[in-house]
Amino acid sequence: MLIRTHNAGFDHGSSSDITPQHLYMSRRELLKLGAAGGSALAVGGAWAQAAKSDGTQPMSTVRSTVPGAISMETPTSFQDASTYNNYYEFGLDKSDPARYAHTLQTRPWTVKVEGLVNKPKTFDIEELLKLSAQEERIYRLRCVEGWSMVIPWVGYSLSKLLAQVEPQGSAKYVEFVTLADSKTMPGLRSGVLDWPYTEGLRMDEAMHPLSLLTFGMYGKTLTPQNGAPVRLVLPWKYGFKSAKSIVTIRVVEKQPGTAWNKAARNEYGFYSNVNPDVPHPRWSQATERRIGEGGLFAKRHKTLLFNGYEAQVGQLYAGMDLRKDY
Ligand SMILES: Nc1nc2c(c(=O)[nH]1)N[C@H]1C(S)=C(S)[C@@H](COP(=O)(O)O)O[C@H]1N2
Ligand SMILES: [Mo]
Repeated sequence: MLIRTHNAGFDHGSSSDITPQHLYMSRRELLKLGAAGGSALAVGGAWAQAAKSDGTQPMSTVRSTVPGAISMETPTSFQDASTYNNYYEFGLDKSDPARYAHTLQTRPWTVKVEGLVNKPKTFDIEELLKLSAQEERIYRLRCVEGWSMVIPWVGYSLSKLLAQVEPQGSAKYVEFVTLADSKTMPGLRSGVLDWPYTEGLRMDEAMHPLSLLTFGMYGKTLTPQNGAPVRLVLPWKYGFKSAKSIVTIRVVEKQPGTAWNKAARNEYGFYSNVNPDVPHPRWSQATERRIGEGGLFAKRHKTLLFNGYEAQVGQLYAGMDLRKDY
């Protein structure tokens, strides 16, 4: 299948014919990109001061005790994490979301939780923020394109929200629907995905303590480009499963469709667990480039099964053929 998109209809800087990497990048091009990456080594720890007047608010957090929740790797700089983004609703270039997502209206904001639950409810974002203690979790995020970051996220386990609505016995999957607002999201004019961007998880994946309902990063509320005011982060899956700016969570019986699976079924499966042994049809997934480790001699990192979270999540997939259920 060949999918190609054209100009989304707004300023992309120099390029007039946009080719999203998910759909169109070869391994050779990825390697070239890796060699060209620029900035200096990230300095971890000092993220609280990193933001300027970007509209984010400080958050008080507790350290997470969930097994696997704190990566010991050096975090990516806030600067890199908030300027090198995939958020196609705001454009296809990595720099587009940081440039355009300030138009996102994050208040008022509600998240509707519906479907096969005893207590369906529409949560106001302020209520959602206070539902459980906000934990800091340092997770590695691995994009299917072959790069990764290490980000100190802030949030709490998605299971805490699902417990509030009481999923019924027939509930097998959870579908996530994100905002699609053509007034503020110029990327919707591009037909690259079937908007709104949706994602899905099996119920046991959604209930896994590492599945993070995320409200912040680097000790502050999320920037718009990182998916404000609420997103998912699923550290053992490719980054595209971590849907941004969620408006509806639907508990369902049948496996829901997902935006990327609909766009290219043979390339993006429902599970999309990070797996170095299952190449993307057009490039290897064996290694990754860590954003911020720039320069010609930056070594690529070996990609790990389940992105290094095998001890925590491997059991979820016992007995499954990971080549078939990619
Ligand atoms: N709504 C929405 N969510 C999205 C995306 C998107 O285009 N739209 N891109 C995904 C992809 S491909 C990745 S790698 C991560 C990037 O998250 P980050 O920019 O916070 O690092 O967001 C994911 N969530
Ligand atoms: Mo991604």
